Amino acid sequence: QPKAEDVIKEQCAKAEVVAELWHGFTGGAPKAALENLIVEFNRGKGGGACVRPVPQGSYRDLSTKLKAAFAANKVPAMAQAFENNIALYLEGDAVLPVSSLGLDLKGLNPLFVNATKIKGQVYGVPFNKSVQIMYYNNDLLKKYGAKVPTSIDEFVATAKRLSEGEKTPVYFFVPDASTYAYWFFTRGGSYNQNGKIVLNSKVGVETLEFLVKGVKDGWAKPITQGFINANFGSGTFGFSTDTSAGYSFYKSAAKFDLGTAPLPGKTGKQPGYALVQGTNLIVFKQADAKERALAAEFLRFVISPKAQAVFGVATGYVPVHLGSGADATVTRYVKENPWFGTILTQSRFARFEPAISEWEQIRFDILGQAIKEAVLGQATPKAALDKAQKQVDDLLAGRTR
Ligand code: FGO
Repeated sequence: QPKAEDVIKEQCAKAEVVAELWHGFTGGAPKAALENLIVEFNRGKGGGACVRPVPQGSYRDLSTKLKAAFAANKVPAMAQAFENNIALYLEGDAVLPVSSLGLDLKGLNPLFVNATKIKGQVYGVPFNKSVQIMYYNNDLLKKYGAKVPTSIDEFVATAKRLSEGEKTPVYFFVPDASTYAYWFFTRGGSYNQNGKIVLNSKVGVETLEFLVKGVKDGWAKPITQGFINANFGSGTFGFSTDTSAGYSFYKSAAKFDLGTAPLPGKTGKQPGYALVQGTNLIVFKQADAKERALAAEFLRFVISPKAQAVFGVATGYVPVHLGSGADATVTRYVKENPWFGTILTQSRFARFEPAISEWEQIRFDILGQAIKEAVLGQATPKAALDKAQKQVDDLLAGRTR
């Protein structure tokens, strides 16, 4: 079977209209599933027009390259964008409102659609949206006769017990803003306080102290290089709280019986709050009329209940169309594959990070940095977050950039 990439090259070879889609998928199931959708869409165009996916590295590489593309006037028709990226690109008036594309957003999950709204206008079409879930090693739980934890207290007790038994920490976590967000949101934290970005709130400091204590107490293991699914061999994996879009990567790397469950909640009565990640598709104003029309058609195609069902089960992204849940692709699949049911359940308990234009910089270079420093013992949680707060205040006041 020819590679999807080569098929697309062929499809675009003689096309009169080409709409480029710059993306941040680096490989595996997400990239393959996107390419498969594009192959199918292009086939319907019969060679006259095509969408061409252009991988730009990681998500952050993608936004860096888009910023350079604006400066050089070489902007693609479409790109993946986080909500905060949309806010940034809109400062340069670069993004088309979805209303101008004639798309019908009825039936899309309003949680996702509302997140792309700025001043009442929708600027992005949710495409690959993930939620965090709990991954666990079912063989290890069985060995200790342990139940799948549903509350934070149960989680800590179980992680401690298994870690003591194994003499090595079993909760693997990346000390970054994503992991932190789950614990922070579930403890009731919010980054937005009366219109101000607050990183060093009481809940914030307590959340970071909790993670640091987990490391000290021997049940939490920071993963500082690469994805957790690439680090299973570095110890005894018991648990992680990670993006649902990692499922295919986890599944192929796991040499144990991989389990999934909703995130442990503040109490066992309801799941914890997942961070919503993954991106939206946006169309740039610089696209000409033909490219815009092609992009609109493509977006209509990828948000359909069927396309979202196929894309979801292939990757672990949450179908953005509420109709996907009733699509046979999903109803049949979940019967045999409870992991996908976990994702659908968890998607009802989810929160976003702030969508301000500076957020990408804040979450990686300021908050993420503070989390890493505290977890690696280079600063106390309070000191690290107080410093981060000062950096945010300076950045948002225009004193630094
Ligand atoms: C990733 C990043 C942001 C922002 C969150 C933002 C920028 C986080 C987090 C930083 O689509 P998601 O859910 O998952 C990704 C998907 C496709 O690559 O698969 C995941 N993956 C890939 C390879 C692998 O071996 N294992 C695996 O899990 C991959 O993470 O997005 C989650 C991870 C991060 O990129 O380090 O979203 N994120 N908010 N990035 N630039 N800006 O505002």
